[in-house]
Amino acid sequence: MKKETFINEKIPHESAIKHVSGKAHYTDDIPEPPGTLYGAIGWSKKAHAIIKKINLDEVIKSEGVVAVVTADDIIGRNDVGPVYDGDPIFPKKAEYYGQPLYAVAATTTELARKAVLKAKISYKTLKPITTIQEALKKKSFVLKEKVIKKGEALKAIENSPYYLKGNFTTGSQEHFALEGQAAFVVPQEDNDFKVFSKTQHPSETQQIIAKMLNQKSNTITVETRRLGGSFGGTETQSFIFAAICTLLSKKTKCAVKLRLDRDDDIIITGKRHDFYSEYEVGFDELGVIKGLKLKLASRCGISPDLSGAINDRALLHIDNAYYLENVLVENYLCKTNTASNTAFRGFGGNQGMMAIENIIDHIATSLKKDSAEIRRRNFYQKKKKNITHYNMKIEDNVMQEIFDQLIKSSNYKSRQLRIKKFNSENKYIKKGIALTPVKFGISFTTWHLNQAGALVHIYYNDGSVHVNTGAIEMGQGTYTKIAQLAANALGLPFSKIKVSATRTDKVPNTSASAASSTTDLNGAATLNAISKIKMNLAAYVKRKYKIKNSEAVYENGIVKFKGKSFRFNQLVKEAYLNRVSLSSSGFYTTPKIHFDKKKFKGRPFLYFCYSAAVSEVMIDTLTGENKILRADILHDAGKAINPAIEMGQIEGGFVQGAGWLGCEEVNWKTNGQITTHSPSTYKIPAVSDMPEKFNAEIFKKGKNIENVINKSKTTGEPPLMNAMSVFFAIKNAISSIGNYNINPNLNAPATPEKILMSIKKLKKNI
Ligand code: LUZ
Ligand code: MOS
Repeated sequence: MKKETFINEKIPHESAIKHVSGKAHYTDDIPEPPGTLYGAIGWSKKAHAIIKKINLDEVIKSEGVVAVVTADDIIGRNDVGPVYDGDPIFPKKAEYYGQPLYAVAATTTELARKAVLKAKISYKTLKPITTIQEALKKKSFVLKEKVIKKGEALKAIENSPYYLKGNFTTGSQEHFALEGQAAFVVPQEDNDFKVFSKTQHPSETQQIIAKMLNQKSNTITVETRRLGGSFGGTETQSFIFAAICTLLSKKTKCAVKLRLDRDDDIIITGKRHDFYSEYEVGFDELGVIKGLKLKLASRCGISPDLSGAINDRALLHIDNAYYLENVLVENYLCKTNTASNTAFRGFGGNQGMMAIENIIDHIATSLKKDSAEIRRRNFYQKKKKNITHYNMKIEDNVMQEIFDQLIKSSNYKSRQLRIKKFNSENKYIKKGIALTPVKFGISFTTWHLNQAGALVHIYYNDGSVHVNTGAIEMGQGTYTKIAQLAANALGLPFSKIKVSATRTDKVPNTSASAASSTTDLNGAATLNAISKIKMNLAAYVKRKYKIKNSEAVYENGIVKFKGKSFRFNQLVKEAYLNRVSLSSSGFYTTPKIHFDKKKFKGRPFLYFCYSAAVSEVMIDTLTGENKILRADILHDAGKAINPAIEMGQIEGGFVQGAGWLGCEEVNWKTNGQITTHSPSTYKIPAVSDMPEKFNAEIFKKGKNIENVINKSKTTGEPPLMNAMSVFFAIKNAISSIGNYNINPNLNAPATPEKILMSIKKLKKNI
C-alpha cells in the first residue's frame, strides 16, 4: 500500500464548506447567553484637541442604555500599546479624528450606536500635524531616528560615472478584512473574564486586559477560533476593542458584544504606513549600483505601536534582491495626528522594496535599457556579492533561476516587442510590461517572538487526535496545514485530527500570528509534542515487548517497530491500559537567528522567500483607467505543504498588492479627518480587477535548505510584493508616451487620477 502522507497535497481548507455555507462561527456568530448587551464607541471629532468637558447625560438617558464607561472606569493601565505606551484606551487629550473617548452598553447594537452620538463634548482645538512633510519639518517623531551604514556611500556615489536623485512615495492601505473588529466578553465567577476576540494575538490581548483591570493574567482567558481575514489589522489594533468590551462587561456584570460598524472600524484603527523616500544613487554604465543614499520616512500616526519593527523591516528590505555595497540610510518615524499605523501584510518590507525598485526603474529609463536586465545585473550572487547591508550571508539564493525561468515561461521578451509595436500604433491606449523580483526575510525581527507552543492529545478509545497551538486561523489555512503535519507524523488520516480554537489557557505566552511564521513555528511545536508522545509509546513497547530498537514508522494507521507492528488504535488503547500518557505539550524556537538592533547587524532571518512576477497592463491615456491584462508569477514555496492553499495566498496576495499600489487610496483632510472611510470612498480590488490572464505557479525545484517543517517555505506575506510588477508596468506604459526617453513622475498608488497627472507632466517635457 502506498504511504498516505497528507502532505504536499491539495487538501481543502478544513473550514471550506463552512465558509461558503455560512456555518463557520466568527466572533459575532458565537451564541449569546440571555441578557447579553451590545457596545458602541464614541470617538473624537477633532484630530488634535484638549477635551474640556464630556457631557454624557443624554447618552446615559438614551433608550436601552445600561452603562457608560470612560477613563474613570479604568483602575489599571489605560493603554493598549504593545511595546510602548501611547495608545490610551480613553485619552485625556484627543490626538486623532476617530480616537475613542467613551463607550456604552445597551440592549441592542442599534440603540448603543444611537446613544453614543448624543454626547456633548467641548474641545479646545489644537493644530494637527497630518503629513510626513510637516512632521519632518517639525521633528515630530514617535521614536528616535535611525541611521544605518555599510561601506562608504557618499564616496561611492561621487566616484560613480552616473548619478540620479529623486523622491518617491508609497501610499497607505486599509486592511478591509471581510470580518471587521469584534469582541465578545462573558463574565465568569471570581471576576474572571472569558474573552472572544477577533485577534491575531490572544496572549497579548489577555495581558492587556489583565493590566487594565489590575488583575492577574490567570483570570483572563482569550479564545479565537477563526478570523475572516486580518492582514496585520489585528496584530495589535484589536486590543482596544477587547479591552473596552471587557470594561463594559465588568461594569454591567453581563455578557457584552462589541462589533464595529465598517465606517467606525476604518476611522478608529490604523493602517499601512505610507512612506516617503529621497534617494541619491551612483551607478556604472551597466546600471550596477555603486552607492546609495536614502532617506526613508514613514507616517506612524499618534504612537509607536509596532512602527519600530515595521521601519526596521523596511530597512532590512531596501536591498530587495540586490547587492548593495555602499549604503547610507536615514529613517524617520513621523508622529502625526492620524490613527496609529500598524502591521499590514509585508510589515514595512514591501515599502522598503518599492523604494529600491523605483530607483532601479529610474536607472533603467535613464540608461534606456530594459529594467529587467538592470534588475538582473544588480542581483545578489551565489559565491560573491552575497552579504546583505546588515551583514547576513545569503545561502539559499534561487532568485536568478526563478527570474530566468519566468522570463521564458511568460515570453517576456517577445511580448515586450509586441507591446512596443502596439504602442506605436495606438494613440490613446497604451500598454506596459514589467518584471520584478521578490526576496523576503522570514522570522520575527524581534528575536524572542520566534517561539511557539502546542498541546496534543490522543484519545485512547478511538485514536482520534486533538491539537491546539498558538496559531490563529485567519483564512490562510494554518489549521489545515498543522493538521496535515500531525496526520503525516502519526500516519493517520487527515479526518482523525481536530485542531481546536486557539486559547490562552491551553497554550500560553504565544506570539502573534504574524511575520508569515505561524505555521513554521506552531507546526514545528505540534511536531515536537507528537514526538514526545511517540517517545512515551516507544518506551512502553520497548519495556513490554523487549524490543531493542525503539524507532518506529507511523504509516497508514500502522505503527511498525523492528519486529513488532501495531494498529495505531490498538497501540494507544493498550498504552492507556498500561498507564502511558497520550498527551503532551510541545515547544519550538527558531534556530540560528540573532540580530543586534543597535548595530543593525546579524542574521535576523532563518531563510528567504523568493518570487518573481511579470505584469502586463493597459492604460487609457484620456481617463487614466487601467487594467491588468496578464500576470505571470513564479513563487518559491519550498516543498509546499498544501499547494492549493499556498496558491490561494499567492493569487490573493498579488491582488491585494495590486490594490495597495493601484486603486486603494487613503486620504485625510488638512484638519486630520479621514475622508476614505467606507467602500463608497475607498476602492479595494473587485473580481473584475483580477488579471484577465493569471498564470501563477509554484517553483517546482523549491526546497527549503533550512530545517523548516517538511522543507517547506511559508507563503503568507511575500506574494503581495509580486504586485510591484503592476506598478512598474503602468509606469512603463506611461513612459511609452515619451518614447521611453523620459522617466515618468509617478507615485504609488497609481490611481487613474495619478496616472493622468503623470501623463500630463510627461507631455510637458516632450
Ligand atoms: N510582526 C512583528 C511582524 O512583530 N515582527 C515582525 O518582524 C513582523 N514581520 C512581518 C509581519 N509582522
Ligand atoms: Mo502581519 S503584517 O504578519 O500581522
